[in-house]
Amino acid sequence: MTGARVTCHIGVGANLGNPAVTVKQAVERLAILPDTTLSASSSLFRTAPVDAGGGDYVNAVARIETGLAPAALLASLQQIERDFGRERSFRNAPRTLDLDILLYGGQKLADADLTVPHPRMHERAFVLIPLLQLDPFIDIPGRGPAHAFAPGVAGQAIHKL
Ligand code: PH2
Ligand code: MG
Ligand code: MG
Repeated sequence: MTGARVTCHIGVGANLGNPAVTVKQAVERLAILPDTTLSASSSLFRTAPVDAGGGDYVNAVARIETGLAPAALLASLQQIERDFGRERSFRNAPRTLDLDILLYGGQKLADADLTVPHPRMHERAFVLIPLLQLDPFIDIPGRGPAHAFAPGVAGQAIHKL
């Protein structure tokens, strides 16, 4: 018997090493988190860096159903980042792997190390486009339908791999 699960969307990004391989392997790691199932994963997209330097990113979004509480989920994601050699040098530094909790059900969370919905997700094509591929009618709690923000990111380079 498992407890109630929450549908949660995770942003996956990488721009060091072999980003496409890393993103695929990271999604597989989400699938084997405790008390969690992977219900969908988007295509992989090559994206230009936004507010960051370095090379192009590969990005995707995964949808999981999880019984993990937000803090436990965040800790699990940070462990996966470390397993892929993530170093935290400076803000938005190039990274081997970035896993962000975008949405945690319909909930809004704000504490010292976790804000959900991700505060900049509605401004970023590399999040919105894969998210809308999975769930075209999803709401961003506090902001409304995610698709309403798509025109605002139309200038950001993103190509499906
Ligand atoms: N992540 C950032 C900053 N900029 N740009 C792209 N294209 N993809 C990302 O995943 C990304 C970014 C901070 O996490
Ligand atoms: Mg990020
Ligand atoms: Mg992050």
